Order: sequence, then structure tokens, then C-alpha cells
Amino acid sequence: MLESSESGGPVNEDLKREAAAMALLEVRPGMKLGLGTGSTARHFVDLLGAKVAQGFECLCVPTSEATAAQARSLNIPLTDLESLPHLDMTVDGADEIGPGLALIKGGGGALLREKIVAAASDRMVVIADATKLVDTLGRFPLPIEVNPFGLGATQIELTRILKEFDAEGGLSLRHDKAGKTFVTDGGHYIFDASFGRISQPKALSDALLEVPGVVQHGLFLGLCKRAYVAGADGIKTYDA
Ligand code: ABF
Repeated sequence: MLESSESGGPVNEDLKREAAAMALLEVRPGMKLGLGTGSTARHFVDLLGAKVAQGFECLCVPTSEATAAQARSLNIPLTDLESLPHLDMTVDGADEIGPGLALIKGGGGALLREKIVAAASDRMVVIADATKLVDTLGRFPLPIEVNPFGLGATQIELTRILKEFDAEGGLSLRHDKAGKTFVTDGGHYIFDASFGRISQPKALSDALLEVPGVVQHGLFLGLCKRAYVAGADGIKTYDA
């Protein structure tokens, strides 16, 4: 049931949970699942935990230490891609969902593991509220995960790429709430790149991956097969 916000509209968290509940309907007993990261994926893990508490069987690979901790607290059986390199489905959130279900992810800092786990899955399902839908990717700054070694040289290369792709803004090294350089679960740093509009996602992806210091970036192209997007007018299903 939706609660009302001060403006009378549905509360965002309720929308996220409704999208998560839709993805849960795809989960079958014995499935091997990738568990995403972020506040929307968190709802999915909560709902899955409630099913597991009723005896539902599944085996899951988390995409972050935060999700692993949540899943453990709910007694969801966990493993890793070393033991289980192939998954049936991954359910995750996104920062932006563009045409063809191209995504920007990584606002939560877990993009590398999220991409590895999604790529190891038969099917990636994204859950989101309708604020994540965009006509063109790029309004949300693109996270680029980099190796701390050679940071200055990597920054110069990335600045060149931003210029080449007509970025509206610049690069900024991500910091945590305490003001320290944000460090990913894999020990890397993240640059957030303000493109404004990404009109050639594939070309940009290729250019970024050519920079030796770039570990991965938050453009998810051709990975997402379905999105459940919850808005005030209900839940819409988008298929790639
Ligand atoms: C993960 O969490 C990330 O890839 C994305 O950055 C973020 C979305 O978070 P939320 O669901 O909290 O908006 O899915």
C-alpha cells in the first residue's frame, strides 16, 4: 500500500519496493541470483530475505560488501563467482535508464562488481522508480572506476576524452562523507564525469576502456534485459 508524501504523491521508497516486488515474481526456487547494491536493490534483498525465512531456496552472489552484510543478516545463502561462475538472474538498481535499456550505474560505488555479476548472469533485471528514466544518458555524472596508481596520468587522459565527447562539465574525484577519497570494495577510486549528454555511449565506453588506469565505467550497454519502473501511475515493464 502506498503512503502519501506531503505533496500527496506516492513516497519514493514505496515505488522502489513495488518495482522490487515485481522482480521478485521472476524468482523461482533453486535460482542462482546476483544481488545488486543501492537503496532500490536493498528492497529486493529484504523481500527475498522474507521468502528465504519461509523456506524458499536460492543461492546468491552479492555485488558489494554492503549487500553481502544485508543478505547475511537475512540468512540468504551466499557464495561467490569463484564457486558459482554462472547465475540465472541479477536484480539491481540504476542511476539512469536510457533508450534500449542502456544504463548509468555506479552512483553507489559498486559498479565494477555490479558489472561482473550482471555479465555472469543469463538475465539482468533493473528495478527503479520513474525518476531514473531518461531520453539521453548523461545527466547523472558517469562514474569511472580507476586504479589509484598513476592517478594523475589517468586524469589527463580522461579529461581529453571528456573534451572529445563534448562533456558539459568536468571530472571530479569522489570523496566520502568524511571528506576522504572514496575507495571502492576493490580498492579503487572513482572519478565522476559530468557529460550532460552522452550521444555515443558505445564509442565513449570503448574510449574509456582504452585508458590503462581505467578499471571499469558505469555505462552498462546491452546488459539489462528488463526494467521494472514504478511511477505514480503504476509499474511499467520495459524489455530490451
Ligand atoms: C546501484 O545503486 C548502482 O549501480 C546505482 O548507482 C545505485 C542506484 O541506487 P538507488 O537504488 O539507491 O537509487 O544500483
